Amino acid sequence: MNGNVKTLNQFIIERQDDFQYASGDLSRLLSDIGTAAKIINREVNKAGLVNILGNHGTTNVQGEEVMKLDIYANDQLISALSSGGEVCVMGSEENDDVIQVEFKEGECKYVVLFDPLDGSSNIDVNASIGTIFSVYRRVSKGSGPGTVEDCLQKGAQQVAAGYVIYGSSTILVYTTGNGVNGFTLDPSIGEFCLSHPNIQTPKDAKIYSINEGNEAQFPAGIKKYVEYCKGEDKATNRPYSSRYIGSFVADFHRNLLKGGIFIYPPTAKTPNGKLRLLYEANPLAFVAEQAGGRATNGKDRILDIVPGELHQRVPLMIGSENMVKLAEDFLAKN
Ligand code: P6P
Repeated sequence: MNGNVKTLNQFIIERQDDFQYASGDLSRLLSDIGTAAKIINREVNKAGLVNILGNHGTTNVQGEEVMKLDIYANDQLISALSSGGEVCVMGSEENDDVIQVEFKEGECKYVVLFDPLDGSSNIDVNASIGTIFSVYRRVSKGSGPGTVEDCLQKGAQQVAAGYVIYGSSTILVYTTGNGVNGFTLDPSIGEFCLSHPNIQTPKDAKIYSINEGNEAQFPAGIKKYVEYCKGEDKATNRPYSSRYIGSFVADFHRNLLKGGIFIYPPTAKTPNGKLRLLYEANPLAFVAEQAGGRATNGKDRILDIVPGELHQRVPLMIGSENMVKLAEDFLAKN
């Protein structure tokens, strides 16, 4: 390994003392997520070949069952996080109930919530998709399996969060509350290598991401804000550019690096918004804030919302701080 390449595992160990609870367990947990991401990446990259190797739900030329990729990704994460002994309970978009982990030896301190493959409907058209994860310390007493209570903590209690984007390259971005760092997978050595140190998102920018097909159903303030984004005004760099892939991790990652705002407001079809609080909004709100951005439901800070149930949805505005604040103003005034 040449001197200037730093792998994810080297970085995690180096930064271990940053953790409020300096223990090897969180380092091991983060490393396990990295391993699962590499395995998921291998299958996601083959997706286009599934029809040659065998359709989802059928068997491939080797006679192996070809799983739907989001189920495959879910299984990889559950398996990686169950075997290390750090996790007592998990919550996944793919599982109605929590996944309790029985572990004989030692005390399982951590709770992990995840969306194993967000935007998976984009796989067939080769658009970028992602894995999102959120990590807490257990709050339930005892050292046995964790409970729903452990999963229903507000986002401000997260000890780590991040995502993997499977795109033109595969990048893992995470925070433990001391800044945001990105690691690009180098397939030639099978390692995530530090490529985006200390990510800071611009306070102002020119990209807005929203599904304008739902405009008729938007709250008045959001309609006005979208109109503002389209207005002509050199002094405020308008009109902005509309960029919406329909894959949250991909839209979020672009806006994190270039600046921008992503909005999924309440609509008639999704009165509480579409994105899930626990394993989509909270983890990316933690990343956004650590990168100098902002994330609210249009009024309240996402990380302060006390969850009521595992799969609850939340309206979401997330990205460049000043853009989110302005969108909130439009909402408050209309
Ligand atoms: P719409 C993908 O299904 C997803 O959950 C997010 O990744 C994405 O941002 C959103 O839904 C897109 O929803 O209603 O605009 O198609």
